[in-house]
Amino acid sequence: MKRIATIQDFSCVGKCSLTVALPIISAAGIECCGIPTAVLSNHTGFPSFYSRDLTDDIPNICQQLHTHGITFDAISTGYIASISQMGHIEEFIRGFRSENTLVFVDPVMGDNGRLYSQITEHYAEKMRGLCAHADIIAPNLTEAYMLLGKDYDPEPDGAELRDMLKELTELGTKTVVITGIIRGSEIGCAAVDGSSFFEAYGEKQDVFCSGTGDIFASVLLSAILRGKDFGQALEISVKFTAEAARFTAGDADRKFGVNFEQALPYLIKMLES
Ligand code: PXL
Repeated sequence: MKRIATIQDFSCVGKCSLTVALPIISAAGIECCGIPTAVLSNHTGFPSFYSRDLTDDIPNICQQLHTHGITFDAISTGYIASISQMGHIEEFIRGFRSENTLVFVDPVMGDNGRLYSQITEHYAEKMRGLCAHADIIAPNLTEAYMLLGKDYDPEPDGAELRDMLKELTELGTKTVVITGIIRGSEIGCAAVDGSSFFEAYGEKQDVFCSGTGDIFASVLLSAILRGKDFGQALEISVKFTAEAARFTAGDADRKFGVNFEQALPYLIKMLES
């Protein structure tokens, strides 16, 4: 069985980060080892939250996993609670990366042109450094502009997107996926993998929730590890995220995140076909 280490927060309420990655990656038939960067009462999109930063615990977790000779087929990162833990996370990647380990960085910093609480320009600078360790990065449009140090444009045209993708590879990663791109009534992603460009779109719902990007990232990584080619993996990720958004469209309160649970049978079907 393939094994993924995913390094991100555990938010008790408001589906995102580990509470999304664990069920999705497990449903995909892959062992998911969650390395928590922090424990939050709820995600930062609520009016208030309690957060216990686990920066000092990461090296101890790392050391024990080395003691037991644990190896990973992929390492992914998501929301990182503080700048001080970026160095530990880079150390984790350096320590557990082998020739065949895929490193996937989702540079979680904001959405819809706005940064999440506690994210600063200095944080973005550190995130650029983390991206340099990755084989794949998957920023949303807001994060892509933030990484490039440019002003946000909610609807860049095709030429601008291609330029952005190319520029983002200059951070040191071969593959870049920009998510959350709106094209009329559709939403999807654009990507570059070496010299090949890709796009995938699905029906857009009127659903803006924390955790949508986390769902996309978990599916994309799972599909790649399940042996799908990159284009197919993008299609599956867009279709699953759209399906999960459909199950959420009727909910009045968006704080609780996307109802991806009901869409999991569809993910399993797509991965098996
Ligand atoms: O989904 C991104 C995310 C992850 N983790 C925490 C968050 C958010 C977005 O708000 O607050 C704690």
